[in-house]
Amino acid sequence: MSEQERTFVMVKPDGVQRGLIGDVISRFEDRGLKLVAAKFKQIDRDLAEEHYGEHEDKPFFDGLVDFITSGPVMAMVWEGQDAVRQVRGMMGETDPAESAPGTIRGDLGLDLGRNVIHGSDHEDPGSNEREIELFFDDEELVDWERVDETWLYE
Ligand code: DAT
Ligand code: MG
Repeated sequence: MSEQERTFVMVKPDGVQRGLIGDVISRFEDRGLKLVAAKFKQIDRDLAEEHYGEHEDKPFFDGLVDFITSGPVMAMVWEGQDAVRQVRGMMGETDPAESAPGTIRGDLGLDLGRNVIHGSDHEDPGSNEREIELFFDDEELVDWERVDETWLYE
């Protein structure tokens, strides 16, 4: 098996309200990624501002923080080969309108400000570790083997 990677994923409040948690989880499970942590929670403003800190100077920052704190989210950690980049590929583009059919945002969304899912960015190395640490304690990350792992990897 080649090197495994962990990535932080979050179904945003719109995805939760629209009943899309199961669909999103199914896509990652079916792909062969392994769930190693999950937490259904209401994010407070401090956590939201830290999580989206890279965007604090952008005009959409306050609206983004309002939105991400407007209802519960499903925060998760998924593990697998090249997981950060593969999950971003499955998510589609930031704007659902520019996202290909078959991607999460391309299948499930229409509007930039309601794009269903967050995933760590492979173009920002270390963002996965940083985001995982922000949302989860070490002991909440579960080490386990999927029974089909020998069939998922050469
Ligand atoms: P991504 O979520 O694809 O990593 P990002 O990190 O650039 O995208 O932005 C974080 C979120 O902020 C994004 O999911 C939706 C929102 N956003 C980004 N650009 C925006 C814009 N120009 N106007 C309004 N919201 C925006
Ligand atoms: Mg981003």
